[in-house]
Amino acid sequence: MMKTRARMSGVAILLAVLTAGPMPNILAATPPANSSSEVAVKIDNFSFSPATITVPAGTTVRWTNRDDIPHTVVSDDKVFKSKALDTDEAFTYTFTKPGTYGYFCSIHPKMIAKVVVQ
Ligand SMILES: [Cu+2]
Repeated sequence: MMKTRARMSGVAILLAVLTAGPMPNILAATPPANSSSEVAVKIDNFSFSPATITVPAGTTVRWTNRDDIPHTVVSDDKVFKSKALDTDEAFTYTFTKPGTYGYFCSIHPKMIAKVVVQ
């Protein structure tokens, strides 16, 4: 009787240790796997960074202007078009259809980048 109890509690402790370990990793990995996740693109020093991102359909991209001058985010095919973004202002667009979406800054047309939606 005593022996069985001791073995049972030993298993319970082992299970507790095993489940406690991987849990935070599973929680941390959940947001990127979510289809409605958000991806950040930084506008800094007259460039979009990263210049190319590949995302699953349903992803929202958030562009944030980290420059001290205004920039815009305008797609080549006018699928999306931001207003002039001042410092620390952001623009978001949710990509629902797969494809390649080139975009640029209408104030500085040499600033080009793209979003590849899968
Ligand atoms: Cu610009």
